Parts: sequence; C-alpha cells; structure tokens
Amino acid sequence: MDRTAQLTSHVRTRPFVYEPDVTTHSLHVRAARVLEANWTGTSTVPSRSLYPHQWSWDSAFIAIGLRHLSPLRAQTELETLLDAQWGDGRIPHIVFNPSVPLDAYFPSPDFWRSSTAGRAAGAPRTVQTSGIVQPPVHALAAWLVHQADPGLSRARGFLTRVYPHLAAWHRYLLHRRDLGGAGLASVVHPWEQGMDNSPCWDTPLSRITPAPARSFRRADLDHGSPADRPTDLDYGRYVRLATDYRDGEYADGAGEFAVEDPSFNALLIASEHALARIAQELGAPGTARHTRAERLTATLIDRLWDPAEGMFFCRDVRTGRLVPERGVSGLIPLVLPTLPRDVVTALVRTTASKHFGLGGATRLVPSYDLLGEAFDPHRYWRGPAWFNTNWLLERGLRTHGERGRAAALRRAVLHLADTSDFAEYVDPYTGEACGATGFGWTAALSLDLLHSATTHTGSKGGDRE
Ligand code: 9WN
Repeated sequence: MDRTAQLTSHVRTRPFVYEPDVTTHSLHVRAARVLEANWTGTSTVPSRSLYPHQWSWDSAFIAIGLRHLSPLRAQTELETLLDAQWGDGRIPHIVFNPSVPLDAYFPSPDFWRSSTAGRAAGAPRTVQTSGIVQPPVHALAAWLVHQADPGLSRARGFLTRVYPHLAAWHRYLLHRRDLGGAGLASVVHPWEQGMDNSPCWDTPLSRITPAPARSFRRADLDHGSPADRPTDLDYGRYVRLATDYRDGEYADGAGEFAVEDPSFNALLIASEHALARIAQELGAPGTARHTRAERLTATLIDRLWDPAEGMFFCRDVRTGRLVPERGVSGLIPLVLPTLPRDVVTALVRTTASKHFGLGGATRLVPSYDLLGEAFDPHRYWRGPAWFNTNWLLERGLRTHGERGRAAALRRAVLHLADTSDFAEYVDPYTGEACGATGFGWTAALSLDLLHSATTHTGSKGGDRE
C-alpha cells in the first residue's frame, strides 16, 4: 500500500478529530489535489466533467480556499473573473473557456452571444460570457484573500486594482437590480441565485412559458442522473427566461421573473462590509459603506423576515408576495454581523428545528425544508446538502458566538467532504455523495475550515474578517 493509501485507510478507520494531525494532513493534501486538477492556468473549474468553465460564485468560494495554498493563485482567480466584467458593472455568471467544445456545456457561448447581444450593456469583446449574474461573494473573497498574505497583496496592488471593479459590481446590483424599489437586489433567473432548482422558484417560475424541449439540448444529463437534475419542464423555463433576457439585450426591469432572495442579498451586504474594510485598507474612509450595509440589513429584515416562522423568505417582486417555501437561503443572513439578537436567536432555533435538523436528524443542513412537500434528498437544490451553504452557516454561527454548534458543523463538513471525495452535494441524512466528485468549492472550503482551526480560536469569531 503506498503512502497516500495508508493515510486514506487511516482516515477512514479512525474517529474524526480534525486537529493538526495526520488525518488533517491527508485531507489537506487531497483537497489541494482537487484544486490543482481543476486549475486551468488562470482560474479553477467547478468540475472537469459537469462544469468545465469559470463560474462566478464558485470562483469566489474557491479563492477563499486557494488563499491557504497559494495567495497568488487566489488573487489570479478573482482577477480573471473581474477581467470579464461588463461595462454596466455586472460580473457574468460564466466566463467561457474558448478551448472547451461548444457542446460540453449548455447554454454555451453561442446561446448567450454576449459580445453582440450584450454590447449595449458593455459586454467584453474578447471573452465570451453568459449575461446573467451570480451571488456577490467576491468582495468578501477579495478581502479574505488579501488577509492571507497582505505583503504580496500590497506588492501586487491587488486591492487597489480590484476595488473599483467590486464597487461597480455593487453599484449595478443596488441600482439596476433594485426592481422592487425598496433597496434590495432582485434576481431575474433562478441560476442567478445559485440554488437553481429550489422549490422557492416554483411559483414565480410557473408563470413562464417553457421553451420547447426540441429547441435545445441539455448537456447536464450526459453527466448526471435525470432523477437528481432539474426536470425538462424546469429547463424549458430556464431557457425561455435566458432567451428573453438576451433578446432584450440584457436590459434590466422588463422580465417576468424578479425575486428578492435572502441569501443573495445577505451575501451582497456581507460583501459591502468587506468592501468597507478594503476601502479602509486603501486609506479611504469605510464608514459610509458600513452604514449602508447596516441600513441594508434593516431593509432585509423589513422586506423578507417572518418573525412567526423564524426565518427569511423570498419575495416575488411581480406579485409583491412572500413565497412560503423554507429554503436554506432563508437561513444564510445569519452571516450578517449586525443582525438583531432576537433574529439571530430565532434563526439558530430554526436551523436546529425539524425543518433543517442541525445537530439532530441531518448530517449537514439541507438545501430545503425536510418537511416540505417538494423535499427530495437527491434532487438538485430540493433537499440535498451543499458545502458552500454549510460553510456560510458555520461562519454565521461563529460570528454570533455559537461556538459549539459551529465547531460541530465544521467537523461534519470536513468529515463528509472527506468520505464523499469532495462531492458537489450530499444526501443530508446519509451523507451519500451526489452529483460530481472532485468539486472545486467543496475542496476549497474544506481547506478553509481546516485552516480556521488555528485562526478562529480566541475572541468572537468573524470580527477580524
Ligand atoms: C448553472 C457551477 C454551478 C453553481 C450553481 C449550481 C450549478 C449551473 C447548472 O452549477 O448551476 O449555473 O448548470 O446547473 O446550481 O450553484 O454555481 O458549479
């Protein structure tokens, strides 16, 4: 048996104690290998098979882990993404690799036609991208990457270069995407929020006429089981929404789908706090941005918080109504540092309730209500547990002093990342691996949690970051 196999068998047979020992070392080495295998030279693909291009929020999470391996690569990851930013400030959800065959992923560049249909919105001419966005985790990632090696960051002018891009990105979201008029950003496609197939979209999506099945060919079914993936009907609706947005030259405001989502907005607010810290690091006052982030937190509560249910809900901007589906998105605002104590207490209670099972029925927090009618432990974002959302919840628990729960969740994430071979997602009850393995953000965020063992001891976690 070679050395790696010995380490692996050691990992599998021993109780998991994620402390700086041989177990931790093995996990670190294997996570680093995944990131190496997925690295293209300028960025990291989420999965070599299923997602062979650069994805926006994946890259932000990947940079957060990569900073522990190579701060330079982590900076490059974000810089590559920002090079594809549009003139109106949007960061596209996919940056296409021209050397990957067109039929490897759908919708491909010839569907989005960014350089022509996106011209009025300022799409780049030299690189092909999609025209929709993904959650704004980037300023938070840039700040964490900077902190991993401030000397290198300053020497390369990293923050000086990325700051204007990130500020323009937030401006785009807070102005062009304020479709509800209350100050929050709306998503105009389920893919923008990142939890593509969540039951939270079912009602707003039901109004969309699906594109005919024969008008496109799904590439995702070449890699994943149809029982785990979105249905053809849902895909038809995704395609219709994207087609209409493209045909309207990616102008905002006219589409039939517009939703204020708690996770998307919470990540924007967390990133706004990070942008304030970046501004301060660059010698500018950050107070105005912190104040704006606090005001947005109050707006989020005002628009999306339901005190009776103890969690946040999506608001369908086209009907003005809250969507009564419990998605994990409604728990993610726990990452916000200035959340009132009663909101924190209720959110923690809901996370540990029979709907989500933290510390009880589930191994990791599921993507959707365990008791919901649409719950399915294997179907995309309709029940399985994802590593990025659990990383965010661990961070939120730590931010609010819930150290015991945070530590237990951290151990569970590391254990399942290990036993699932860094799966894309897992069955929340059994921990069975689902989707792709060798998944970028699973490896990266595991690395981050491994390193957090040493950096998060001491005062209330999250403060410095
Ligand atoms: C569409 C890349 C992305 C993630 C999303 C996840 C999935 C794409 C798809 O994969 O979405 O963007 O084809 O289903 O839902 O969160 O960023 O990993």
